[in-house]
Amino acid sequence: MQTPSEVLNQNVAAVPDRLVIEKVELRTVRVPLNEPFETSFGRIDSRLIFLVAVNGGGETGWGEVVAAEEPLYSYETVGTALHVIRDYLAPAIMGEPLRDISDLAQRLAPFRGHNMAKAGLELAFMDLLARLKCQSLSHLIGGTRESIPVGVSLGIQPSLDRLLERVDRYLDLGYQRIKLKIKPGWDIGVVREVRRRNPDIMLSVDANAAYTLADLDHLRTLDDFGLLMIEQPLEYDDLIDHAQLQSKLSTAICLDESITGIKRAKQALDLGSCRIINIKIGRVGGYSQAIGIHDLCYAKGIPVWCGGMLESGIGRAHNIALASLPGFVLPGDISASSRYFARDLIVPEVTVSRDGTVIAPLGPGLGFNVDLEYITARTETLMRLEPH
Ligand code: NPQ
Ligand code: MG
Repeated sequence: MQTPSEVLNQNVAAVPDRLVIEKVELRTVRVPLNEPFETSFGRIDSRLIFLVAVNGGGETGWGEVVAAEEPLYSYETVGTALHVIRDYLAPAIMGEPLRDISDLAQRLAPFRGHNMAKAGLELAFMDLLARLKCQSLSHLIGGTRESIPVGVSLGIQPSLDRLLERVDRYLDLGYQRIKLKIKPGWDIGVVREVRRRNPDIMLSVDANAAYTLADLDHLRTLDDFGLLMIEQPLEYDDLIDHAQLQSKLSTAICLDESITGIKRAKQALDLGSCRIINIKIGRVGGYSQAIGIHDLCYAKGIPVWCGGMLESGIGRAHNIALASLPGFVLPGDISASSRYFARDLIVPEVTVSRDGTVIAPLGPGLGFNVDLEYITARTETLMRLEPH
């Protein structure tokens, strides 16, 4: 059987012959959140969505830069990504014909870091390719499933009662896994109560790097609750301390922030830093890295799942395509558009069925219509870039 990387290389190499990106458009679009989202690193009330549109071959492809406004989840922000794409990344990919996705990735590789900025361009390019080839993104990358199991990530709440109500609500909607955001002071007691009331659900926690090895004994008490995983307990760029912690926990550690590419994923697995990996296309710099991590984990029997960054429907649709690969065996943080937004930037919006799945669409590219009218109405910044 071919790995998704091989399928990708084959498909992308086949058509269309040498594509020229003629224009890149960057825009920020502010959308209100249904309710504030709070993690160990902060709280937001609205999301500034960063969209990338690329033109070539008579079509437009759409991508999303998942960076937040503040450098709290990662050092990248909407501002750094605007700067880096405008001044370095877009000029490197426009004008000259591109052969395939690895050609695009190679043009971006000399610029260090800034994975979310790179991913925004790679996503838009892949949507463009898929549209030009009249294929769904899922099919283009070698997806094997149409029905994708999903979970929900529940932020830190003003009270335990409110959290318990949210847990009930999302279980009633069919979500297959509940993830609780935790931090010191909002952890053991909260997890104990959610687990006591829901003995059989798939339950996990995400600390977003809120602890250190000095909290070892505290973290070990989480072993009592039959959690599916503990996500990113320690520092955002650490592998070594996580390896030590994993050796002293029975619960699987899942790394998110620390896995910034294929090489880091290899190192994490070699060191024993985690037993599960959360793959986010933005964090790792695009499809090529995301699929490479998937292939590595699939070969080693390491379960992966697709993380979320409060994306608009555009980023969400890319996540759905990625999560259709065979190694995505755990429910991801994909969720319905309505989990976060009253109105999404795509039509139709992403919905979760009663059985806790989303459907990977069959139409070309993202498989959703981009709602340009609503996007335009909410655009704060618009930048048109052309080759010079
Ligand atoms: C995670 N996401 O898995 C992230 C963290 C996160 C769904 O839990 C703005 C932009 C706010 C990105 C809040 C979920 C964010 C963000 C949280 C990412 O760690
Ligand atoms: Mg996380």
